[in-house]
Amino acid sequence: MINDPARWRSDYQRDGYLVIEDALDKPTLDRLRRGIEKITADPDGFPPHLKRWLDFERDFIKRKPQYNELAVSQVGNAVRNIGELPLFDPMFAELIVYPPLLDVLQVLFASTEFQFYNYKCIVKAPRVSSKSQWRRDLPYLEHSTPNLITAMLCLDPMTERNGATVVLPGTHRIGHEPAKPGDKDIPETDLPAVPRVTVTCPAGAAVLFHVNIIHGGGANRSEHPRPNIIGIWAGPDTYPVTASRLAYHGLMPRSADPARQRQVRMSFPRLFAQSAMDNAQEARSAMCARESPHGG
Ligand SMILES: O=C(O)CCC(=O)C(=O)O
Repeated sequence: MINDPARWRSDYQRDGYLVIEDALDKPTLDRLRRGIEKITADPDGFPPHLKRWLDFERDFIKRKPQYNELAVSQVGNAVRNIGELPLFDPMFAELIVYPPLLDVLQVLFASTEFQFYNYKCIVKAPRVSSKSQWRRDLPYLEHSTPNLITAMLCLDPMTERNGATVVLPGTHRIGHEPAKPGDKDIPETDLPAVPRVTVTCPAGAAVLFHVNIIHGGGANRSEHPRPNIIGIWAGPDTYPVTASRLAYHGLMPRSADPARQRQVRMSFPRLFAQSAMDNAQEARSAMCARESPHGG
């Protein structure tokens, strides 16, 4: 990933969103794609404690038929959204500490003290997905300030045809109070008269946006899925104000606080095992060096 903090900051502040085309390295991208494919290939095979996090197109059509011209009988068992992704495979939990994404978040928040909220995947299944309604994310999130970022990792290219995200640049610049619960589903007729931008990008791109930006997107009528892993991150001194807590919610992977660093290391023993072994080896070598009369 090309390190370009000045552009990241200025795009985000001016437009309310930012595209980084080469955020995911190839092995990570391939692994994540395989992980999502495995879930969507056999969604009925999961035990109830995981299946409850799968939202199917057939159920969404029953709730909101206006977002799909297809009928329940035409969409099979296509998965629309995988909630609580970190519960499905440790690779998704470990994505919380993926350094390139953390580098960008640290620049945008201008702080190391930001927190993980959740990871989900909006799949936009080939041929049958629903459209995404126009919305702001803030009203869903219910936090004490609007300093939150939605960070999407695009596992396939986003194109007009497969339902790329559409944003209304500049609409993030509103206060906390004016973002109302009704902004979860904004009728076309209530949208501000500003240009709309379809965010097209290659597989492996990250698209980060302010949770107050108005966004939506078309249906996927292409032959390929459009899986985006979507993370929500809360900036410094920004806390949830509801009873709900999610998997790994509140981890602070860049925090300068040693207690928070310890929490992250202990949450991902598999990832940090190697560095713990390296530290122990270093400590043993240092001790041997002290005990040897010749220092060798
Ligand atoms: O899937 C998309 O295109 C946007 C998703 C999103 O931002 C959301 O979950 O609100």
